Amino acid sequence: MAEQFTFPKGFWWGAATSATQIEGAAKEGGKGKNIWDQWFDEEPNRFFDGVGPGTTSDFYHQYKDDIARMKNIHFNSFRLSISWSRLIPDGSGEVNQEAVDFYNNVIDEMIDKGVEPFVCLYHFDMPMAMQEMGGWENRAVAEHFGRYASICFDLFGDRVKKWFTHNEPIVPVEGGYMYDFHYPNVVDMKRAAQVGYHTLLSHVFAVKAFREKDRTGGEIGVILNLTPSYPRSSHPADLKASRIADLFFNRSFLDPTVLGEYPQELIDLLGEHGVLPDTESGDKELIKEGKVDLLGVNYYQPRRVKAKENLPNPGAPILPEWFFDHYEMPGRKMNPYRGWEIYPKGVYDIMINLRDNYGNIPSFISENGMGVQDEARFMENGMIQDDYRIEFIQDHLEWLHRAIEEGANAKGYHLWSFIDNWSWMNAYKNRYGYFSVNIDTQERTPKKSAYWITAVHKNNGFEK
Ligand code: BGP
Repeated sequence: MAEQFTFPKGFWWGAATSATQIEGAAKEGGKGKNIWDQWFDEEPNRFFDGVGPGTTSDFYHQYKDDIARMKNIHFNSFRLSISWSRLIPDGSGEVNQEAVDFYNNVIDEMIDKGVEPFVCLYHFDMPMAMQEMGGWENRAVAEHFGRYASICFDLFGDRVKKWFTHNEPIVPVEGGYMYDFHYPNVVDMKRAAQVGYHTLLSHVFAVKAFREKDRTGGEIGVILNLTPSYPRSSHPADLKASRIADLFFNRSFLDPTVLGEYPQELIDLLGEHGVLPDTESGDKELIKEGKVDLLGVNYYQPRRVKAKENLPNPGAPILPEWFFDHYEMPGRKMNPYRGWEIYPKGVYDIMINLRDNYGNIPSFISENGMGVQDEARFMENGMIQDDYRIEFIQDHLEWLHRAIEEGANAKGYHLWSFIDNWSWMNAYKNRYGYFSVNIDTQERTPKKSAYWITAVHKNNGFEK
């Protein structure tokens, strides 16, 4: 007998993107420079195939047709981000009217086509003028972000009801200050902790501005990449390793944004190693005001860890890996085209954790997806036959469905991504879209998964 997986009424179906990754037009429409434009100017060879943020997927010019595509595949919602450096080219000064017009047009077009805009304010794209002031290392930048957020609420808040302050706020901390894959590619745990802290404050300033203004039933949230941390065994040393990984990579933003405070164990750990960020009096109370209405969860793969086998070399920089080793679990299923583990039950574990330990906060899967290198090799009869992606999505949806049946407050599923897009240093290496994009012609072609998901959207579920 076929099993039926039907989702709750009003379930959010759609996909996620971000400004820098799809808009292109990096030097058009009065946009200011951001850190990606700058980094590509400085070191183009660090970007896969030397492809930079200049054109990306040309959404700036093709948004009307793209929104028609969203309607055709029955999205009822879609996440985009506003580019801070497009709206306010230097981050803190005048608003750029061309950007206001562009985002107004996009939002109006989406609403007209029945696709609800979910708008994120920051997806890794610091305006260069703000970076020159120290970026998130400087508390003043967090305040400028609060002003920018407030301007967005004034400009678009009459129509946008779902706002998100940050996408994966831990990633610029890791990439920019720990592991060298985001600008300004520094490796320094103390500075990383400061960046994380001010990023959180910037979130709080935006949430406060939203609550002071919004009178129309909108909601504000944050989007976190949660990577469940699984220990190699139930040995206390492995359990400790997994708890510490969870503190660094999940709870560092999950606890303050949902519960309003940092985990004491994380504060103690940073304190012991002399890398606590600088704070001001009154911050503890301030952080309590940043609790979100809604949580977006990006889930790609779990983190498997084991107790540290060798002590770090003397003089090595302090990093979370001082406290655990990565564990390559034998037999784990891998995505052969991207190198990430595929573990659909992770969705369920995250949702049950939110149910039990985070007040069952309203949440949704805001990114999940399967990156594929050289995806053109799967082109047959004019279409990418991405059966692997269909299986991937279906397996994750099954676990999400089960979590909902067991009381988790999950309200939607957005794929990463709607169209293939430019992914930072990886540029167009890994393709994720329901639509493939030819980066020379900018032509879009639906993949097999686009047809499959259309039926899922129409039926609010699937049969298996
Ligand atoms: C997520 C980011 C996205 C996107 C995705 C794919 O973590 O939020 O912006 O880049 O990862 O990444 P990649 O292309 O490196 O596989």
